[in-house]
Formats: sequence, structure tokens, C-alpha cells
Amino acid sequence: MTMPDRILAASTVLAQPSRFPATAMSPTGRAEHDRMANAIRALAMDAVERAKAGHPGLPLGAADVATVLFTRFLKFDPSDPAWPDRDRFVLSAGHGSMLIYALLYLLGYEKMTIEEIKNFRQLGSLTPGHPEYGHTPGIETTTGPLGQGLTNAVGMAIAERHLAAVFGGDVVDHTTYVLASDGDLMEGISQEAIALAGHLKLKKLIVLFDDNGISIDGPLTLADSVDQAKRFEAAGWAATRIDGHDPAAIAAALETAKASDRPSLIACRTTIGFGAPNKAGSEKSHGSPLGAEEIAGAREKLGWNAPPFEIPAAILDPWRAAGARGKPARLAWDMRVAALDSQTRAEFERRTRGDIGQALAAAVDEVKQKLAAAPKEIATRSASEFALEALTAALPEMIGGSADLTGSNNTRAKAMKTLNAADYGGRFIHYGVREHGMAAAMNGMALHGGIIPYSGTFLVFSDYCRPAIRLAALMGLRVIHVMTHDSIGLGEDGPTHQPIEQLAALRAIPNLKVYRPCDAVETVECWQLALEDKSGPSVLALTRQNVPQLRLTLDTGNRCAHGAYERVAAKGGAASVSLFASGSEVAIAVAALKLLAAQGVPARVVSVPCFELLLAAPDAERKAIIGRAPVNVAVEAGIRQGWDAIIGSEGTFVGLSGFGASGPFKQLYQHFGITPEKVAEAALARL
Ligand SMILES: Cc1ncc(C[n+]2csc(CCOP(=O)(O)OP(=O)(O)O)c2C)c(N)n1
Repeated sequence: MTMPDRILAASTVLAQPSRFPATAMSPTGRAEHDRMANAIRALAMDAVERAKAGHPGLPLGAADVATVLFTRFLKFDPSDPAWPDRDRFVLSAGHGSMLIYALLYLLGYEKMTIEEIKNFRQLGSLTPGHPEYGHTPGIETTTGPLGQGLTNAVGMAIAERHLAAVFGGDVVDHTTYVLASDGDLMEGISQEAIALAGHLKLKKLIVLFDDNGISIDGPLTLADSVDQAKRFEAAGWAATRIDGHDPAAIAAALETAKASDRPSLIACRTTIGFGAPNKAGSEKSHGSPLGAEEIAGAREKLGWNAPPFEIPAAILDPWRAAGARGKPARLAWDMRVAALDSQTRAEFERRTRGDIGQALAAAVDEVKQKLAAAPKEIATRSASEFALEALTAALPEMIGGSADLTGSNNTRAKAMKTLNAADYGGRFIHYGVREHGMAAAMNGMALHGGIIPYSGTFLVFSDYCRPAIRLAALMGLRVIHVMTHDSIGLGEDGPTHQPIEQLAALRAIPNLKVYRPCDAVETVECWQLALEDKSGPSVLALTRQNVPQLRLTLDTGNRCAHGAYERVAAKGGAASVSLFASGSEVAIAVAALKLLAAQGVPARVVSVPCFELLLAAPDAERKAIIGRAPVNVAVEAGIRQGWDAIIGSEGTFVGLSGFGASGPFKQLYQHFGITPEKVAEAALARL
């Protein structure tokens, strides 16, 4: 395709064509660029066609931007996809997955064979519908839910700045690039991401906006009239607009962005479905196969003569050369790491691997010793703070934070300095009132590696974090959410702030562990389990109100590790009643047990800090913990959903079935009947 053709095609959707000056480029360079970009287009068209599903529009439109970025700017080595100092590339618009799969193939990622491209969207292939982290080498994060990738990238860029401050620019010096679409930027989370990145002056974050003016319903003008450049500028970014089909302009903008002292937005005006004779510039190319006729027309228009899934050597060779160009940089980096003093190197490597070493167990032990020596009747949020003093001292990779509730969430240990633009070496992030952004940025930090992020907000606002928590669970990321004010026990703030269904809703997310410790000892044990668990995220649901310390003797083992355990055994014979409870309701169950004992009814209390661990325990172990008492009663200041797995459908539940109310917490517990008397009554009624 000639230059005039390109400009013509691009101009079909240019709302404001005057914003995009054409930049001249030498014809030979341009011709090679076009051939290379067209290789992406051909693979994307053909793979979507073969799969009979997928999104060709974005890869066709963004091929020029991606070609310039990957062949001239991005630092990576396909022979070592996990190289810690690689630049990160996040395809936030995950529906355009064929763009990244085509790139991985063309650049020579070993596992991304042409067979995988042919198997696009097929079960078991490395080319699922949307990119999946941990599944396909070279994919930095799972994307698809719009806005998440962009926000993950903010977390990656924070991680880079922090680790550079800790370990030095010789070993940590990379840039995070994002390709974001209109949809990414329309999502509310993008505002949180942009504001946070601008505030933190994350200069090594560069967002390439695929500014094609089209989404699924049609032209963006149907639903949006934001000036994105001004929006980013208002948040402290550098922003520019370019013709996203002009390689020279793309390269120049990237050069400028790399030299910026702020994060950069490059709005790349592109034509969705570029090259498709009838569907380019229209939503018709967004999310369905182009069809044989249109593909034939696109081949002609692009001057692409090779059969489907064949990349001529003259085009594949320069792509593979581009893929190979990062290896010397990676080898030089290996040498620099090897030259670190042995202690720094060991620490860098430990953190990169995500190993927590011996320090954690010692810190947990120290906390437990103190609690055994001087028991504490405190809120579990305060117990968490007490634990964090020791844990954060032992694990420098813990980066804490809160969404503007630091004093309520108790997530800041005294020694922690603020991480900000003036000091990236700090370890506590004031995320602002941005729960969703916080959770997605934490995912980015965990994905980056070298950091264990933990956060703070109220449990009721887990709903605001949920899409990011779900993705953390899907990706198996170790992120830890401290969520306080975990029930009506928070009292006077009333039903807007009182979580009712949130515990159940979180327990419904696969691969997420929800911990609700009952006292200070369980709190540190749950922290230990969350920190040791590399396989997925955790939520610690913690009280605002004080709870007694129920465990007074020192346990060296972690009793929460099985998810539940017998807190008080039955006296005076086999238990007629098993009382199950979590968190603040365990003490209520213990008091109920005493009432039952006074009536000659032997009962036991089982503390259930973590459903997921209990339900995953081997059959015999789980059955032994649950026991065989004729009557099972569960008590939790939330809804029943989920408890049947433990107490059975015939079990009795003492809790809530509607929203809470505003009032002092003790009165609320009375009002809603979550009291020892009511629990005892409920048990007696069943005997
Ligand atoms: C959170 C979320 N909502 C909705 C969707 C469904 N969806 C996929 S792409 C898209 C918008 C497409 O427009 P754009 O982002 O501009 O991508 P393009 O059409 O340029 O490929 C939507 C609504 C999604 N993936 N994520």
C-alpha cells in the first residue's frame, strides 16, 4: 500500500484530521516496515477466520504501532521471557489478542509456533481468546476485562521504580508499555490508574492509545466525547497525538516519551481493520471474522501474496532479527547481576523468585510469643497492625497501602515510609480513594515480581475491588487485601458500610482465600498463610470492634492451616452440638457453649477462619474437624450462603438475611439476634 493510500484509509475515521501531521520516511525503510506490519495483519486475519471467531480489527489497526514498538524500542529476549529487567508490554485491550500472538510468533518465542496460531481460540492452545498470564510465555498479564491491563501496568511501573530505588538502576531499569483502546479509557478504573500514575510521576510508563474512534456499537461519538489528551494532561501526564500508521511519527513519539519526566500518553490515530477494503474504519471489523472475500480484498490492498499462515523468509527474517536483538542486553544484565555483592545478589534473586525464606516463620513466632506472654483483647484490625510490625520488618518485599483509610485499616507499620514520587524506596502507598485501581495496581506489582503487595479498605468496598480480585485469583497472584470493618460490628456507620453478603461473595471466587480470624493469634496465623501462599490472593476480613484473645497458650504450629479447628472441645460426653463460627462470632459461640453446658448439653466450638482451606482438606481430615454431632449450628454476622457445605442443609444458621442498621454494635448484635443466648436457644430447639 502506498503512502497516499494509507493516509486516505486513516482519514476515513479521523474526526479531527488536522491533529495528525504526516511524517516523512525513507521509502525503503517504509516498505520494509509495511511488509513487517502486514505480517501481523495477515496472521490475525487468517487466525480469526480459521477460528471463526475473534477480533481482527485491533491487530490490523495497531500493527504499525506494534511493529515500531517491538522492533525498535521494546527490550526483551524471547529466549528468556521471564528476564526480570525486560520491558513490560501490556495489551490492555485483550480482545486484540491476535496482535500479541502474531508478535510472539514473528519475534521467535519458541513455544508460539505457527500451529499455535492456527489453533487460535482452541482448547488447550497457547492462543486463547484473550491473553492469559501463566499460560502463554510472553504474556505479562491476563487481559480482556477492559481497563484492568492499563491499571496492572501502573502497578508494574510502581514496582519498577521501587525496585530500582532498592537495588539500583544497573539491575532494574525498564519501561512499561501499554496498548489501550477506547474501551480501556472509557472504563472508570482508567481514571484511577491515570490519576495515580500521574501523581506518582511514573515516567517509565508509556500508554499507546489505539485511537480508532470505533467501539462495538459503532463510532465512539455515540457515547463519548472526552478529549483524552487533555484528560491525561490534567492528571500530570505528557500527551501527544500522532498518526498511528506513520512509523516515523510513532518512533519519534516513543523517543520523546522515553525522555519524559512524566508518564506519557501517545494517542495513535489508527483505522480499525486497516487494509480491509469494506470493513476498515467500521465496527464491522471489531469482533468477527472478516470473511473470505474481505480477506482476499485486504490481501490485495496490502500487497500480501503469501498463503494463509505462511510468512515469507524475507519478512520473517527481519522479525526474527528484531527478536534476537535483546539477547546481548540480557546477557550484559546477567553479568551485572553476577557482579553484585553476594548478599545483594542473593536478596535480589530471592525476591525475584518470590521466596519468603526463614524470616517469616521467625517473625510469626515472635508475635505469638508476645501474645502468649501478654494476651490482647483488641480488634483483629489492630492485631493485624501488631503482626505487621514484625512481618514487614522481616519481609522487605511487603509493600502496604490503603485506599485512604490508613488509620482505620491499620495497614501501616511504624517504620514504613511513604512511597511517592520523591521517594520510590518507601513501602507504603497512599492509593487515594481508588479501591479498584488499588487492587488492579497490586496485581501489576505481583505480576512484576519482587514485591508482595497488601492493601487496606473496608470489607464492604471489596465490591469495588472485585474485578481485580477475580483476575488475581485467575492468574494465581499473591496479593493480600486487608479488609476491615467486616460486619455489623462496625456499628454506627450503618448499613451502607456494613458488609452482609461480601464474605459469601468473596468465598464464591475460585482460588481466593478468605480469612476471618477470631483473635490476635489467628490473625497472625492467617497473615502467615496468606504470605506463604504463592498460588493466589487472600482477603483478611478483620473487625473494627475488640475481640477477646481466645488462644492463650502458645501453639508452635499454625492451627488455621486446615481452615478450621476445634477451639473448645465438648465436656461431659460426646458433643450433642457443634457450634461453628468465624471471626468475632467465635467468642459468641464460646459463650453459647457455656450456656449449653449449664443446661447439661455437651457442645464443642469450631473456629472456621478459612472455608477454602477446610473444604480443600482431605476427606477424613475435614470430616474429623466438622465432627458428627447431631446438631450443627453456624454463627456469622453475614448471610448463610456457603455455610451449608459445613453444617449441611439441616444445620441451623444464626446470622443475617438482610441489611444491617446504624447503631452501637452491641445493640446491633442484640437487635439482629446474634448473641450467645440466641445461639444456645437455636441449638436447644433442635435437640
Ligand atoms: C469491562 C468490559 N466491558 C465490556 C467488554 C466487552 N468489550 C470488548 S471490546 C469492547 C469495546 C470495543 O471498543 P474498543 O475498546 O475501542 O476496541 P476496538 O473496537 O478498537 O477493538 C467491549 C465493550 C469487555 N471486554 N470488558
